[in-house]
Amino acid sequence: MTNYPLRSLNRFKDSYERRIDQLLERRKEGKRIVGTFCLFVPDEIIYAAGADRVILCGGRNATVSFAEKYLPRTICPLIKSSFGSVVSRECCGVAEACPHFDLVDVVVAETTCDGKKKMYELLDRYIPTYVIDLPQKPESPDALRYYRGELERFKAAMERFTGNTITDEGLRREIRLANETRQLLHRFYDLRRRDPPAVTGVDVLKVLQKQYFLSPGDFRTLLRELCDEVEQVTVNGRHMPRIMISGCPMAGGNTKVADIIEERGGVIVAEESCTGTRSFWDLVDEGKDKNKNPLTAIAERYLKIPCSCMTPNERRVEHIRELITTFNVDGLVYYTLQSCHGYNIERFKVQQALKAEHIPMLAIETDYSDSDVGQIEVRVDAFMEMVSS
Ligand code: BJ8
Repeated sequence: MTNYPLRSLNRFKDSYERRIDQLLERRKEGKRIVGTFCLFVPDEIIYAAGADRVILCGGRNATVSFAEKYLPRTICPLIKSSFGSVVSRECCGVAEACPHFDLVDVVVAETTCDGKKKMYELLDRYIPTYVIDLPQKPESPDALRYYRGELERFKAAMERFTGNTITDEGLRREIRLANETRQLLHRFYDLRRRDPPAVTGVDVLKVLQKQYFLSPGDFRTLLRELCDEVEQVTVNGRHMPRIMISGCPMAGGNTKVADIIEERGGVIVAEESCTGTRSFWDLVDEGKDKNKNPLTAIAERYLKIPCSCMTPNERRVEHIRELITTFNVDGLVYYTLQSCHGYNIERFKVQQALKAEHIPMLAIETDYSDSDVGQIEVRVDAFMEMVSS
């Protein structure tokens, strides 16, 4: 690879404490802080209401055992880790809890997978939790109307919650800014098309995780600096197997499989996930059609997110094919969290599509613990050998 360390990557790494202080300051000023768990909750509406937001998805193993005192052990670790952050104090008096939960006035959740939906019912006992109901068949004729109606209700809830009116002008401004972030992420991803890329996949993942934590303005500033720096870097080095990850999100604190892939000689060049392209690939229509209501434009864009909670979700396979070509992918690691039925079942469709394209695939189903690291390393070694031959 190349001239590591990139200076601007360190600025991402150093941003944690500053952001916590910033959120505390904003609360003192009377700003409301919203916690979210999913891409289907549009940031544009939150920011147009003058609120701030942090994503609460847990990626750390430390809080899983606390959640298991309340939730079945056989659900996805992302849900357990998130819920464990809330209940760890109550059940054990241990400050393993994620500090973000203390900063949040309200959670805005969504009806995606069953595990999350039911966890939100319990979460509401600790933090007021508002749930947006999602249609499950985004291509059906009524889906857009229904989701648009839900966003209208969410907008009214945010107005009550903040005491601020959300105007069309405010929504248009936030759409423009969110699109700016998405375009910057496209620019950043474009740099990964080089062979070898100038930034490791693990570092890209950490940047993407920060997208959900930093304020959008600060995130854009740091990302712009990073793109400027990476564009200047000369890339030297040999070809390494170009790996794409597809599947469940890797929430902040979880880089386990990405670390293994890159320690074993691969380089990750794209992630089809919510800590990857699903968060930014499509833009909200800013409208040649000046009469288009901004809430409609938001609903149209967000309904396109190819999450496995949707059916039949053919868009996801098409998107994977597009990424394989764009990033010149040698092999795909299909990454799932244990008990994530949606992504585990969709593996079959993805595998079939890849077979037709002669792209090798390795499926890894795991949790947040280290117990299977050795076994994953062995399988990744064999996979690297296959894609290199
Ligand atoms: S849009 S992927 S962020 S729902 S991994 S909790 S699905 S059992 S996180 Fe997700 Fe929104 Fe979809 Fe993205 Fe359930 Fe699966 Fe766990 Fe998951």
